[in-house]
Amino acid sequence: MTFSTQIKAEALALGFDAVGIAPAVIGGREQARMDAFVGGGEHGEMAWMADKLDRRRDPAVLWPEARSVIVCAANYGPAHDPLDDLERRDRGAVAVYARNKDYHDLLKKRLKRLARWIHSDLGAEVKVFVDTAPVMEKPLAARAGIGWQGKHTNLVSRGFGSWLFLGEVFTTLELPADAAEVDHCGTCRQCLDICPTAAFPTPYTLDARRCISYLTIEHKGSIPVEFRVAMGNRIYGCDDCLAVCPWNKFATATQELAFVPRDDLTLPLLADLAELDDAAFRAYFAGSPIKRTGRDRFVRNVLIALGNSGDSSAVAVVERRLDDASPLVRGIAIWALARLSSGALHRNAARADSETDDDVRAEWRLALGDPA
Ligand code: B12
Ligand code: SF4
Ligand code: SF4
Repeated sequence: MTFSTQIKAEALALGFDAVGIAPAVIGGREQARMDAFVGGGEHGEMAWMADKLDRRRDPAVLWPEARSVIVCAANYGPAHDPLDDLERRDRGAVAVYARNKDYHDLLKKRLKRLARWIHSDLGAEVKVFVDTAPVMEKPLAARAGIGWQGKHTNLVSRGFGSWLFLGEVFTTLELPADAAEVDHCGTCRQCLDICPTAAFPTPYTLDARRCISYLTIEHKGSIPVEFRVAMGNRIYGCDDCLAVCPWNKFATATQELAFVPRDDLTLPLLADLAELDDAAFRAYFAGSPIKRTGRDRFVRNVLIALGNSGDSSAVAVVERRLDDASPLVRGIAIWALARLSSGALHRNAARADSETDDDVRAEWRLALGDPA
């Protein structure tokens, strides 16, 4: 058996669903696009993308001795169509990837086992990367033959559709590369057309600042007014462009227990989530990727969804958040209340006079239609 065959067999035995090998190189076109993305500010507040840009765009800067990248992928395919969840307006839609354990933990554990085995049995140097590391994972996965970057920019696989997590072992071994996968999008543009916030300036490019995934997970301040209605009931991430892809007809539901959705993260009641304080938030989301946003940003998202719910029974819940200690939460509660009931908004309008935070005062002015 060659080293490559042994490595792939070991990765599959560890529980990965697909594995491929690429040279430790990123192409000039991909580098140019990364430069344009960061240079044009399309990464928004994700300053960590610009911070290590030289390493991210070039594996030779990240680790000059690296020769090959073993790209490993794990299937997190849902058992149902996530687009159906968008109809349940009194409940929150959580992106499929975040409905159970944080995938970073599981992938990293498996990648480290694979790396230890390569080091001890094949005598090579190794380094493990997943998601948060400064690595361009999708172009590497495409070069390793696992899939291609679709027009929504994510990796699509003929066997698993849109639903693969990616992770890599970089090594000093000079391994024969697999054939890169070719683009199978053809004339299709379903992912581009379904995007609720028109986040794709052109096919294959994304302006993160307009993407609901970015707005609900990465963006720290208040969410720009122009995107609030379009968010609907999406409270953490977004799957629309992934879910609509026709290649999902070949996808299968994940068998990995850590990725099978938790019942309480499958369409949770918005009214319950809006009442979470810091301690309750941390307990509810222990081990989940959702803990990343912290309580205030999460409740901000929930209040926008409540504002979009059309559910007048939520007025009392939203009114309670007008007294929240967080200005971020107070401000968005005003917007949500204005959407649900102008009577309730005006009943509370006197609060605008005693508000000390500038941003919250601006929300009051916006809601009351006062341009001053
Ligand atoms: C930053 C980031 C985000 C940002 C920006 C997303 C983006 N598309 O860049 C935000 C917060 C919006 C985000 C959202 C999501 N993310 Co994210 N994210 C990342 C991260 C950390 C870096 C991605 C990156 O480098 N972006 C910069 C841009 C410039 O790179 P790019 O998308 O590859 O751009 C390429 C194309 O534009 C292409 N290109 C340009 N012009 C042309 C023309 C043609 C013809 C072609 C073919 C190509 C092409 O060239 C560029 C370079 O390859 C990666 C992890 C990692 N370290 O790679 C995860 C990662 C991409 N995310 C992931 C996931 C799951 C998601 C979400 C689905 C989560 C959710 N459900 O909410 C959404 C999907 C949104 C979407 N449509 O992309 C997975 C994707 C797995 C997969 N199968 O592809 C990754 C790989 C994490 C992981 N380890 O599994 N994410
Ligand atoms: S994740 Fe949602 S908002 Fe972001 S690009 Fe895809 S469809 Fe648009
Ligand atoms: S929806 Fe269509 S265009 Fe978008 S990634 Fe899938 S095949 Fe490509």
